[in-house]
Amino acid sequence: MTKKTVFSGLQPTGNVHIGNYLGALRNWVALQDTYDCIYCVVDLHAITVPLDPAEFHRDRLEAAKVLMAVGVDPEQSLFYFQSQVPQHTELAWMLGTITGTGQLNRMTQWKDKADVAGANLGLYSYPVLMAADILLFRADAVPVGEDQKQHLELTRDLALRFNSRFGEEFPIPDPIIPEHGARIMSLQDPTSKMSKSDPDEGSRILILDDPDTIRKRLKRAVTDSGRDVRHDWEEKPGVSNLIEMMALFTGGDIASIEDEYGDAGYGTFKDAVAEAVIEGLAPIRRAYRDLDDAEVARLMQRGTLDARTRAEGHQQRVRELMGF
Ligand code: AQP
Repeated sequence: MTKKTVFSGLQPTGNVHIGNYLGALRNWVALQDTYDCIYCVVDLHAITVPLDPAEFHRDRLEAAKVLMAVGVDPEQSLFYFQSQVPQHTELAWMLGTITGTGQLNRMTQWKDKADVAGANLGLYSYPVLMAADILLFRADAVPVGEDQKQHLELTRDLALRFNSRFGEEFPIPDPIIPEHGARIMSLQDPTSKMSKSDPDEGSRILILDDPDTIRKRLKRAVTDSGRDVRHDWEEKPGVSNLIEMMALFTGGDIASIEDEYGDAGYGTFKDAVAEAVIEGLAPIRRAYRDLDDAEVARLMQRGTLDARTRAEGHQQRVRELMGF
């Protein structure tokens, strides 16, 4: 039986945080044994907000390195930079012609980010490029955090629309969203998600943060009124966020964490969460230290060549179906 195809991407905007890891990247790694996985540093998405070219250049390689440290294995998965495979943008243009502007206007990420970063066409059409990323490789499934659910819906709509207008070509991809960890919240405002672009560094823990920084960030994490450590998103979003983090990093379950720390007080609990996060991230920090920049760049170049060949085969069928 042929393996199902999985596709996902990470933007190289620096600051890869534990929300990215727990919501998506952990799944990327786990899926490699079972699926035909295609993972991509989606650098074209990253230029939809203002950038410094030198910094961007560094962040691209850095993102590839972090992903390899997390466990994306270029021997097992197809792994490359989106911008190096021009079929992504060609398909995005084609899909753009069957995308209604009404649907793009309703994208919550567009509505949120257009205010902060200044509106531009790239930011507006970003979900179409994302749909093209996924459909280009005929992905069956896409591991993502919850914030990407709406974009996945658009991808599915576009696949259906294309298939009905031009002929059955695209599988309808399913999101793979974890039950816990799909929406890790900001440490400073547990009602909004942890985010790379939050100007407050104290709001997130980065995958490569050193132990002291992690302890400091968690000590200052906003908790809720009362003192009991209880999982309740309505009444205790701050504590619930920390409980989920601990459960995911230790592999423990939420009820036993509540049993163990219920009466321990927030201070003691936060210290324990910090140690769990530090321990969970330690292998990634070690793997990162052992990676060599030149070798990472070489592996990405090799991935690019394979990705281009594979993408071209698929894209030629789309051109023919559309009458080119
Ligand atoms: N807080 C989060 N909890 C769980 N999953 C998350 N993801 C992002 N934030 C959380 C998931 O991480 C994957 C890669 O994200 P991305 O590089 O595409 O960036 P993003 O979704 O725009 O979110 P970021 O990283 O926080 O950046 P900004 O600041 O731009 O919003 C995706 O699968 C995403 O769902």
